[in-house]
Amino acid sequence: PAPSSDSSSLAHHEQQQQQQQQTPTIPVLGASDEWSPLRAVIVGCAEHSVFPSEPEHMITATMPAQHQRHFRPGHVFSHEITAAATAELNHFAGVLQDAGIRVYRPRQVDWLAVGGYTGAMPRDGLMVVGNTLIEAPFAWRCRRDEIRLAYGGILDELMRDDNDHNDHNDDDDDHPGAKQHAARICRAPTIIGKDTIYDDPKNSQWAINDSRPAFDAADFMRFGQTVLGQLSHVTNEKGVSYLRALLPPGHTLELVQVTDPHAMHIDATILPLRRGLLIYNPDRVTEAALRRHAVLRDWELHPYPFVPKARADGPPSYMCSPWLVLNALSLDEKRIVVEQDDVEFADWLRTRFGMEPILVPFRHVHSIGGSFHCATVDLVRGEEE
Ligand code: ABU
Repeated sequence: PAPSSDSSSLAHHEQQQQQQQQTPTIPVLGASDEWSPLRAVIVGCAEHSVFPSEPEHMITATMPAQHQRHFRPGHVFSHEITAAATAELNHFAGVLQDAGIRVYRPRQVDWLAVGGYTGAMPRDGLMVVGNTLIEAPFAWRCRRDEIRLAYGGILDELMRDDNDHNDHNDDDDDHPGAKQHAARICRAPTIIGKDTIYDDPKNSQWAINDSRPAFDAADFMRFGQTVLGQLSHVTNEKGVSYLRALLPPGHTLELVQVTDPHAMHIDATILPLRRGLLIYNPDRVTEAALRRHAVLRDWELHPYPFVPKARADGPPSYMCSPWLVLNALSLDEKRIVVEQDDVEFADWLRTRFGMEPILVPFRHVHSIGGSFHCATVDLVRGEEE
């Protein structure tokens, strides 16, 4: 006879419990640094990418001078670039999956139709600190809907998975029937009416003013309970205070004094390889500035000793400097994904620090705005429980 619905749901429940006991579970969100084993990640998509359309002073503040005349705001990137970048991102996602990492991909969006930019650079718009995923209140107008349109489905899925993951915690003693949420997602505030961020920048050092919170998540990195970041042409003081207020309890945010007049994203300025070992870009930050932060005081800090060269061949790196070489993605304290042409860098990591670089082609993704670190968001890092 068919089991009654009660006994079938009991059997299902028991089966679920058994599975939970057998398979090591990872939380939906959980990352406290940049080097613990990567377990789950978002990898961007390049389809339909468009040159960002922003006021000219924004572009000139941050883009390498030699590329500015080729920059075509509001026009799609060439098919050659987006098709090859798509292939590179798909290949990279496969490398991560083969390494046992769970990979999420964004929805494809017609960025030209919505006046947007790209789905290839998720690091700029999302960051995980502990159990909290924070959406950046972008400075750039063209990025305002990027997270909702491309990543909204992933955020919904994460919340659903978090619910399922915590089903067995259905009842807490104080709130019977309430679910326990291990993950927290903080969406960016909506801007109603005119955006004032570019009006009359008070501090002429930066292309934006401080009239509302703005930051790009790529201006910050996790070092345990301490988040290090920088002010930049896309991150202002109000943005820093806003982010500080959203960090999970016990976390602090400190600003690194960088010397980069074109600052936009800290992930080609510092690269922690593992706990206690960081390499840095001596053109943008000094060792003394880094040592001011207690969290780095007893670390080995190494300037990258070579001058990275702009490449004459291949697709143009419209928005990035040759320092993009440091925009690598650590899979753990040994393995790190490096662009396949960055052989000098890979050899240095191998011979000097015993790292195991994984060489992956990514030059067409560079054309759209960044490398492996920019093109990903760490969702979970850490040992399996
Ligand atoms: N978005 C990464 C910045 C790369 C660079 O500094 O050139």
